[in-house]
Amino acid sequence: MVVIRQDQRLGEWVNALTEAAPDIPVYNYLEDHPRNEVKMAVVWKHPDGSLSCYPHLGCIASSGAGVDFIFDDPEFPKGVPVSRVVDPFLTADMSEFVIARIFAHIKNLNIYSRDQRHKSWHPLPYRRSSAVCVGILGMGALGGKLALDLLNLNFRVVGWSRSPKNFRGATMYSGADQLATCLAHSDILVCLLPLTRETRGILNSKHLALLPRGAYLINVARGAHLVDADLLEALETGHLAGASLDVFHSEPLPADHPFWIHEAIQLSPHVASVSDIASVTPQLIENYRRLEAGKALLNPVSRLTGY
Ligand code: NDP
Ligand code: OXD
Repeated sequence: MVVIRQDQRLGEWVNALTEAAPDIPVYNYLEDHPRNEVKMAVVWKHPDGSLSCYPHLGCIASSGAGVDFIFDDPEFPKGVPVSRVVDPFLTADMSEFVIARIFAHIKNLNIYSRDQRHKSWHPLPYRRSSAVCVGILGMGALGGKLALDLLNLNFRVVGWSRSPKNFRGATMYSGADQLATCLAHSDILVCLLPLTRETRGILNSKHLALLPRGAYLINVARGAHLVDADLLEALETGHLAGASLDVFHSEPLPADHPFWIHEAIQLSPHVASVSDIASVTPQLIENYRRLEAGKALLNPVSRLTGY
C-alpha cells in the first residue's frame, strides 16, 4: 500500500495504517519503495501523474469522502477501481459544523460579531428553527445525516438528490426538473453534492435567483460548485443575506480574493469535516484485504456518475 498526499499528515497516515495492519507493507510515496508491488494507493490531492507509475494498482482509495481530485488528474489510470470514505465521524462532524453555521445565521451571531468590533449595540429579531426551511442539495451520507439532525431540531427540511428518494420528515426532490422547486423552499441552502460534470457551477446566478429573497447559502462541498461572481452579485443586490463558505476554487483562498473581506461572507479553511485517521483506517485495511481476496470493495465510486 502506498500513501500519496502533499500535506503535513502524510507520516501520520503511514504510521496509522502500519500500526493497524503490521502484515501489510505501507509506503510513503516520497521514500524509495517497490512500485511494482503496490496494489493500493491511499490518496488525498496527490500530485497529478503520481498514480501512473504503479503497474499493478488494484484500487485508488480516497482518504476523504470526495473523489473529484482523482478524476481531475489527467493521468489517472482509468481502469483502476476507486473507493472513498464513508465514516460516522465524518458525517456527524459535517452535520455539527453546518448546524453551527445555521444557528449563527438565524440568531444573528455573525452580525453581532461585526457589531462588537464597532461597539455597536443593535438588537435584532431572531428566528426559531421551526420557522426556517433548510434545503440540502445532495442527500447522501453527509446530507442525509444533516437532514436527520435538522429535523430533530425542528427545522423544516427539503432535500435534492439525483435519483428519487423517500426521507422520513423531509420533502424530497430529484433530478434537474425538480431543482427549482427545492430551491424555492430553501430559506437556507446547504450544498453537499459531489463535484461532477453535472454539478460543477450549480450554485450560479440562475439557481441563486430561485431562492427566496434574503436566503443564506452554505457551501461545504467543493469550491467549483459555486460561481464566485454570481454569489457576489446576489449579495450586492440583497437577494442573498449572506453565505458561509468552507471550500474554494483555489485553496488556500488567494489573499486578493474579494470573499476575504466581504462583510456578509463567513469563511473557514476547508475544515467542515476532516477524516479521523483512527476511525477511517479499518475500512482502508478492509479494502486492501478484499482486493487481495478478489472481493467487492467497500464504498466503491462509480466512474459513470463520478461519485
Ligand atoms: P454521497 O455520494 O454519499 O452523496 C451524494 C449525494 O449527491 C447523493 O444524494 C446524490 O444523489 C446527490 N447527487 C449527486 N449528483 C447529483 C446530481 N447531478 N443531481 C442531484 N443530486 C446529485 O456523498 P457524501 O455525502 O459522502 O459527500 C458529499 C460531498 O461533500 C463530497 O463529495 C465532498 O465533496 C464534500 N465534503 C466536504 C467536506 C468538507 O470538509 N468541506 C468533508 C467531506 C465531504 P443520489 O442519492 O441519487 O445518488
Ligand atoms: C472530503 C473533504 O471530501 O475533506 O472528505 O473535503
